[in-house]
Amino acid sequence: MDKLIITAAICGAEVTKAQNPNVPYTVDEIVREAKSAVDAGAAIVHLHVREDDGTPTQSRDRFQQCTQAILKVCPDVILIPSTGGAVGMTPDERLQSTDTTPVPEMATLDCGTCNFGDEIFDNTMPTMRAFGKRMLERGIKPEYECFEMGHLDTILTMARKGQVPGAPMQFNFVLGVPGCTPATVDNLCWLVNKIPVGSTWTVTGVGRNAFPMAAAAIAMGGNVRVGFEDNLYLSKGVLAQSNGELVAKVVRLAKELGRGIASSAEAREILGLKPRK
Ligand code: KMH
Ligand code: ZN
Repeated sequence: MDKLIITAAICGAEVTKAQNPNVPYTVDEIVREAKSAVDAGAAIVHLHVREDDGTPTQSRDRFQQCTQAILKVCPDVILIPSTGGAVGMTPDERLQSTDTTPVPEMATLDCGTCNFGDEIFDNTMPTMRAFGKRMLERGIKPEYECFEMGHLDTILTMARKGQVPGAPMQFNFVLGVPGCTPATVDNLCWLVNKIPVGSTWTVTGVGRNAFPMAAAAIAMGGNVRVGFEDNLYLSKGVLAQSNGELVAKVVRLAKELGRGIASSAEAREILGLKPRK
């Protein structure tokens, strides 16, 4: 079994300091959280950015500022900027995160429209084709975010048609978003059994599903995403003090189950990315 790749989704677009005061908004806070996650064992940081007051933004300049600041203190980390942004943003607004210099190695590509709590997260076919075209043109490896079972078939069909980058594909199964596919081992197995041979996958369990899904992925040979974007609690009723605390809990689970933790360089190799010079 490959070593475990841990992704830290340090910020998200929806969670607030009112829910957990450690949610980062400013550039300094985002750097602090990225470093805590990497120091604890994360190979990848999935990045959203905010204005200083916490408003989610996809501003190219803010992504540029945050990515440069993170890479200064975590020079090896793999960054996966969000192209999902926040519900209600336009496709052009969302794509700005792929405009940074240097071009990101990876970016998320959301694989279909879905309910998102009380809202609708809009990912029409034309939007997904535009995002796929951008990533093909710029050599960005997508992380395919599947919130619903049907999203997997959608993106596999698009890959077969050459509309989005193909093999080796990296999937992130985001399970337990209210209104979307529930976080069960059964659903995870169904998804994993349908991905092409040679693909890699990660699971994100939302809310209380974070650590049960992490344990399942560790045992199944998949990878794990945790972080404030998905879950604010270290255990029932105990707010996490940092993203690093959430990553450290996954590291403990993996160690108990005998699975090694991938460095960023090892993760690049597993994901088929070019080594960083
Ligand atoms: N904020 C969610 C509506 C992504 O990063 O690509 C979408 C999201 C997905 O977080
Ligand atoms: Zn995200």
